[in-house]
Amino acid sequence: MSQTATSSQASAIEALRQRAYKIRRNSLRMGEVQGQGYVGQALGVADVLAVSYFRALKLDPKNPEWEERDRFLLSIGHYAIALYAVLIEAGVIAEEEIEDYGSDDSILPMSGMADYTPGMEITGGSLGHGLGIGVGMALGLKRKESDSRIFNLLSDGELNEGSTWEAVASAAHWKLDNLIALVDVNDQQADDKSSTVLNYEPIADKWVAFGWETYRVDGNDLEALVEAFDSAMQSNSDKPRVIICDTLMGRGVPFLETRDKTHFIRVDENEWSVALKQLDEVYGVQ
Ligand SMILES: Cc1ncc(C[n+]2csc(CCOP(=O)(O)OP(=O)(O)O)c2C)c(N)n1
Ligand SMILES: [Mg+2]
Repeated sequence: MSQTATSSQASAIEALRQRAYKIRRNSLRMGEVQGQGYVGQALGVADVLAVSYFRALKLDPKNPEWEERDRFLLSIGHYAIALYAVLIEAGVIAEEEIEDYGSDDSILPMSGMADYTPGMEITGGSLGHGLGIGVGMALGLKRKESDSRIFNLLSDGELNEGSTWEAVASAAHWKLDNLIALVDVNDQQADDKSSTVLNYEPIADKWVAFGWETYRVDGNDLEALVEAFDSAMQSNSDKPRVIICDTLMGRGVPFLETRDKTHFIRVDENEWSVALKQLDEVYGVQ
């Protein structure tokens, strides 16, 4: 790589790092409003969302229903904070909405619902359905000869759902090269570590066997994510693509990274400001 290419890559990564910081910050602010929430997931998946929204997706923030947009489907409705945080950073949702997060009449309900929130493509609280919806949408777009893509963010807990694997099989059957699945592997679900509840390894081999073009990366490493997203999007293969992202719950806030139970976070009132301060320190913000 030439020196100019290397330095433009470095500035692209730095810009994504700043986006990820803001996504994490928005998430913590929503947690603070309600005093609780699925904040660990949002902190963990922030880098994946930064690369998705600020490198990969085709969207018009002022017109979230633009027909030619790429569709980002959140099957995990409980990750709503994470998606709101990136939609705010992308300018689809106004930042002031944070103050009303989770209250009656807010456009930001605690679980993601398509009817309430601009940019929320599906209602995804019932786990295991996002990828199936994605298959239908990707097939529909192909039949309309659209070049838009479908991204579906799913969780490792959703790998326990039979319906996910039906969707995995049908996407390969229909050669849905316009479908990109992103699996957030944080090794956590409601009751315990995902690997303890129902072992899912070797994950990558399973997607390969089902006929998917498969990538597995450290989902908190922006450079690795950019490389995987770029390859998945530039590939000429007729297969659907999956990027399996190993992430750390609570990433960016040291006292949350080391907590035992992170599926649903409650902290003492004064600890939200500690969390924001720790995040600022990690990012070198004064
Ligand atoms: C079909 C279905 N079964 C169970 C639930 C209850 N539930 C909500 S979140 C969750 C954990 C799912 O795993 P994962 O998304 O990996 O959890 P996280 O990483 O957020 O801790 C469960 C079982 C649900 N929403 N839908
Ligand atoms: Mg999980």
